Amino acid sequence: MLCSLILVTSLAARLDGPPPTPTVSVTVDSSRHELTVTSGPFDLPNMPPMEDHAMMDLGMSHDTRLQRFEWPVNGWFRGFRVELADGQGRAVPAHVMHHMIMVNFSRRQLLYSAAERLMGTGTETGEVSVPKTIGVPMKPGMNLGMYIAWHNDTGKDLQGVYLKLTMLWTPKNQNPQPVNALPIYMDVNLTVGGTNTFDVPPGKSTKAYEFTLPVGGRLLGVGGHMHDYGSSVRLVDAETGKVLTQVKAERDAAGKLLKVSRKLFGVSGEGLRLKAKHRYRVVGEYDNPTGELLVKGAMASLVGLFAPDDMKRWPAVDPRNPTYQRDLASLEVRGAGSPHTGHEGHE
Ligand SMILES: [Cu+2]
Repeated sequence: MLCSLILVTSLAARLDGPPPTPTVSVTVDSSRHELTVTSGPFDLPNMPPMEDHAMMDLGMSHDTRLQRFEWPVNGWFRGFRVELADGQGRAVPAHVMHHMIMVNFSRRQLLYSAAERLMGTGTETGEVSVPKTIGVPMKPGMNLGMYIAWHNDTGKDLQGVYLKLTMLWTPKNQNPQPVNALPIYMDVNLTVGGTNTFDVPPGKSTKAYEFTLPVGGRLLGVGGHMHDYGSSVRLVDAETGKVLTQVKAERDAAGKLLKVSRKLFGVSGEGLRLKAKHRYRVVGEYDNPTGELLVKGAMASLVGLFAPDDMKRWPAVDPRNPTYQRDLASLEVRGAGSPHTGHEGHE
């Protein structure tokens, strides 16, 4: 109730003047092997601090519309950093960006008939890069799109904010060439184009999703996403029952989520081998001490980098596939009109 009142007030405040129309531009620095993606301007009214992740679901913070651009160079994407500045060029605190998601419409996800999520970053991510021995293969003309969820709790309205995303790449002529490593997303309860939240009963519970891969390869590293009262997300060999890897939640005394561990299997080493046509299961475990059913209160997923044995067997985008179309439709309506954006895909 409180949330929706605040939301209405902050929306009303925005009716004072026409909001600026944000645009996106891309520049290439070929000597440093960096792209700069500049998005803005955004007017960000001050909002109260968010109590927890759930308030996000109530629309406390909302996504911008999808902004599309083309990837301009041949090479491998290998890292990024984000900076924010206001209309006067003054630095804006990094946490004002709650999260940002980059979609690659030119490639499919490995598990789902949905566009690749090339990268995602939240307030806690900062600067990220992988060693030059690996990278995400990219070609000029690949269709990318990004959306941002802002949450300005600085205590004052911010006008004309720009996000400057620097993306690092390894050029095509690097010798030896990097190993192809692509994002892999494994969710215990995803409906593509819909939601991935689920209910959590009191006490211990698990939610699981089983899948096979069209191409084998090596999992090079993995991180996880959970909500409050989450315990772990694990990857299990569904044919033997063996736990292959897991990430664990760090929780406070009341069970609220502090952070989720990550696993690196050695980016230059063998990684964790996954076979094609073999059954795997991703399992999210919760331990809910509240004594109540938490309706749509949970998410559990693993996100990692996967080096396929054969890039030619990576599933192609099928634009006529109804599931793929649902994914596109859900991305197109993001940030349009309703402040409630859904919460899926903010991995
Ligand atoms: Cu979530």
